[in-house]
Amino acid sequence: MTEVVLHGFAGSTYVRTVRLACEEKGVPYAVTELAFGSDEHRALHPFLKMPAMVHGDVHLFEAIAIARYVDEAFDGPPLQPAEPVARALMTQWISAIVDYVYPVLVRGLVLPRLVYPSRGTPVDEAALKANLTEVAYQLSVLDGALRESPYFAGNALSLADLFAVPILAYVAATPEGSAALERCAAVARWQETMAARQSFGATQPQLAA
Ligand SMILES: N[C@@H](CCC(=O)N[C@@H](CS)C(=O)NCC(=O)O)C(=O)O
Repeated sequence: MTEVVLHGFAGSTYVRTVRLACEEKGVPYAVTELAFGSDEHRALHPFLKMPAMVHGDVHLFEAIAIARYVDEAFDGPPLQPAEPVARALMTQWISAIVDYVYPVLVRGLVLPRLVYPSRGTPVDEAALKANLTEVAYQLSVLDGALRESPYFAGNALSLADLFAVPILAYVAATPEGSAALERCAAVARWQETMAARQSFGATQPQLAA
């Protein structure tokens, strides 16, 4: 079988999402680091982000496109519900995670707390603190969803969980995120369930986002 090659850094939450999808499906894959900003990078991802994927003649960028391809092109347990409402819920949560949650939790908290110090990038503490109200609010929204059902799209694991779990694992590793998560019992229960999966252990990054 031609191997799926994922281009990006293992510490990226979106790279981890597509790795989780491969692990859950049992699809063999390799991760190749990008020379970020290079011509090679631009050829793989015209918007200079990660992940990108090459599988034989198939070239894709954007985590949702790659994750859906991995789910639909290979055998293995389905990662998208067939039932219309559950499928729409999955899409709703992925869209919310990409458009609203990632900027607040990752750009506003995880990167300044876990990544910038190791890069020598100055941290705007005032901006980080100002973002914490929205961090707490968004975590309460996610908690509300997970009080309704064990997974974001209902009773079964879906791609929505695979988008959320890398972000929330990093949030839990920050002091402010960990404190906010103490008020989110349903998220904590879901995180425990997700962390017990083989896919979570197999994709544990060595680096921060
Ligand atoms: N919409 C893109 C977002 C990809 C994205 O923002 N990836 C981050 C890493 S998690 C990245 O490339 N960051 C580097 C940068 O923004 O320069 C997707 O879903 O794949």
